[in-house]
Amino acid sequence: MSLAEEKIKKFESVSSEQDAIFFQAMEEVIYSIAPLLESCDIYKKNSILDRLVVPDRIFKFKVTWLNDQNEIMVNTGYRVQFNNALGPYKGGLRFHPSVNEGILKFLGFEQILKNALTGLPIGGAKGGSDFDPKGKSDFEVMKFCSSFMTELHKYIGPRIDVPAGDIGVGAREIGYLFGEYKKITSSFEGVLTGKPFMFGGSLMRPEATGYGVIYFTQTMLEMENKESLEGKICTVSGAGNVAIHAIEKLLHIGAIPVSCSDSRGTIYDTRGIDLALLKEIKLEKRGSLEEYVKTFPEAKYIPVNDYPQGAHAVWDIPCYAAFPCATQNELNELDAQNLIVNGCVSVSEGANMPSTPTAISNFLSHKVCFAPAKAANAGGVAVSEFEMAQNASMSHWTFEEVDTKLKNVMQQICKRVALTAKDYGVEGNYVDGANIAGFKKVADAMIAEGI
Ligand code: NDP
Ligand code: 2IT
Repeated sequence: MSLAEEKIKKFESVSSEQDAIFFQAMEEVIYSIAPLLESCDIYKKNSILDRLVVPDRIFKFKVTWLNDQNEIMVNTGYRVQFNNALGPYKGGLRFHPSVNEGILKFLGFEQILKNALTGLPIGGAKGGSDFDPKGKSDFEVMKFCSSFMTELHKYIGPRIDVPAGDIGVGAREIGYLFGEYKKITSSFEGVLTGKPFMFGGSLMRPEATGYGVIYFTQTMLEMENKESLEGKICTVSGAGNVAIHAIEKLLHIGAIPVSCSDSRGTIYDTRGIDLALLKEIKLEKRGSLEEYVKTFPEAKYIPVNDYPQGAHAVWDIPCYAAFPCATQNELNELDAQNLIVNGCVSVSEGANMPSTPTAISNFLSHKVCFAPAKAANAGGVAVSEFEMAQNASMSHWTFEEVDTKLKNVMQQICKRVALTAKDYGVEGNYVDGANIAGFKKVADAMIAEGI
């Protein structure tokens, strides 16, 4: 049995049912780093892998709040502090009914390696709740956030753990969470990132993840001697923070993003997505994409249930480059085959782990340029770290300054990942490159810090 198989068997035996998704993330990393573990005795001697896959601690707590009918509601809150070898715990909060410990462990684990790849001093964490902000009034969201922070504030701090947004958590939620933290502690400090600009948020944090994915892809295509994105048809899934800003940057550079999707359906607009309308529907009204075709009847709306079982409408649209920006495992083997048959050259993950393992194998074996999430979507957390730096020095950087630094970080990550892949004999495999480069950085710090 190889070392990778031995470790996978060991971790599988102690995994719970909820951990299946965490296991998926872990398995990929173990296979990627197996050659490194075999050749570098020091990682084995220090039991780095066994230590890395166990979170430092997990907080799980009850969140009670009053809805608009004055009924008492009960949700569960979590914070998974995974690893702080490189800096304070850092990672988003997700509010979605599907949230459980397994999902947050997967996200926290990915965050360790992602944050390491940025080259910035941040560790890995994730948190959230099974609370569903959809359909709730602003007042209900505020009451939930206040109650959530009543417990969370005990575990976080600007040098301890700095949460941010993720699915279902944007500037509105971060604002309410920050307000409550301040009320409890009387301390105005950079304990959360993704804050509105007026009380310490960084310019460009809302745009950072989506823009970063495009900057990464531009660099990857250049390094792989492929044609650039200008003038090319691109498909994007999702219609939230990451998807909207990926679409925005694609439009800036002259590409043609023809799709977006939400949990109910997909929009296919061959003329290119109308960004102002998309923002109005999803950011201002928090509505459904179905509304898009009321303004543009020539666009196509494909409801989720109208699509043949097993595949997703958005990945059946012919494109040069694809950008999954909604959620985990939203792009499966069938979808990968559809993309490949239709001539797709590049896939970049804006969401966390949107492609299933078999989809990834298909991309790699067909030589599709594939940018894995932990490298491609690191722009969000990178600008979060810039926000921490601005808060610590009581200063504000301009939009242009942040943009230049973001571009630089994304280019550096891309180059480091590509070079690492080459060094380890898997040239062009950005999955292995990202896993090895991220792992090495964290592992070396863990060894230097002792047990
Ligand atoms: P948002 O909540 O802003 O948007 C999520 C979008 O994905 C919504 O359009 C939502 O649809 C759609 N969606 C969610 N679940 C599903 C599903 N099961 N099927 C189809 N569509 C779905 O979240 P973000 O844009 O912030 O996050 C998207 C992804 O990017 C996540 O994987 C997140 O972890 C990752 N990410 C986010 C970062 C950030 O800075 N925000 C940074 C790095 C990664 P609907 O509108 O109907 O709810
Ligand atoms: O997945 C992610 O990188 C995020 N949700 C952003 C984390 C952060 O701390 O900005």
